[in-house]
Amino acid sequence: MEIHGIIDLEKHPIFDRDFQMHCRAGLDGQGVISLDQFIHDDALEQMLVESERLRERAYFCRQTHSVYLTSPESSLPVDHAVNRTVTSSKGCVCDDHIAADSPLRKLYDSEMFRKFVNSVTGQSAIYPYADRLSSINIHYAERHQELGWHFDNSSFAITLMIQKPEVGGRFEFIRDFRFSSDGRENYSGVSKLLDGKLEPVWLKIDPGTLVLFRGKNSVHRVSPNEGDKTRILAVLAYNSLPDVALSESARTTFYGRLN
Ligand SMILES: O=C(O)CCC(=O)C(=O)O
Ligand SMILES: [Fe+2]
Repeated sequence: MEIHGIIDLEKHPIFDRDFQMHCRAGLDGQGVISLDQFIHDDALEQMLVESERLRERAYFCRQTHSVYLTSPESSLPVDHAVNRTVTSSKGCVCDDHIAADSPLRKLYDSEMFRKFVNSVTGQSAIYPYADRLSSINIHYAERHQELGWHFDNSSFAITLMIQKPEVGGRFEFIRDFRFSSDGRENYSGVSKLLDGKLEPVWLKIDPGTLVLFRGKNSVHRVSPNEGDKTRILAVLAYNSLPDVALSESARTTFYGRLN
């Protein structure tokens, strides 16, 4: 399948400079852009068939972690924002299980798509992960599964919804919740959020929608799936430098293996 058969280039002319600049302004201004019906129906159907076939290979795990994804700080009280924990539970299929001719891989490898990502995120280049697991991941969230509140380590994330949950499983966030580069970690805000005292916004994401998100300073989560339909989402991860592997500890935690 050619890239023209995967991306709806009439609706989303990602090769076009004006379209790229429009998306970049959206990402800079809102912290997120969501491109509806980015994937043609036939390609999306293939992605769904592949994801359902691979589900038995998924590594399901449940973890508790802090919003900051850092280790506990023993010098601070257990109820301090850096020490409070949330739960994440999901299944993950790694890159090495995704077929060479999968439309997901064609999309990930596409030069046109990478150039688009570069210009929208303002990077000069992006590279795949050096390890065989981390570049393309498929996430599965079944009933009661969720992704707890967190800030991402990476400066941007790209997701593609493959199957939408019926109830719950919402992508919720609060923009510019901290400014980590100036050390403004907003501990009081994080405590309020975890106490349920803040109202996040949420993004309507239909199957075939591509989302680019800056999650380093915008706190976000996926609320528990409350229906029987599994939430299936692909994460397309790139690096700004070549030959970078995901850390061994992260691979062990999220994939249950190193290679
Ligand atoms: O599943 C999603 O929509 C978001 C995933 C996410 O936040 C992450 O993988 O860090
Ligand atoms: Fe995230």
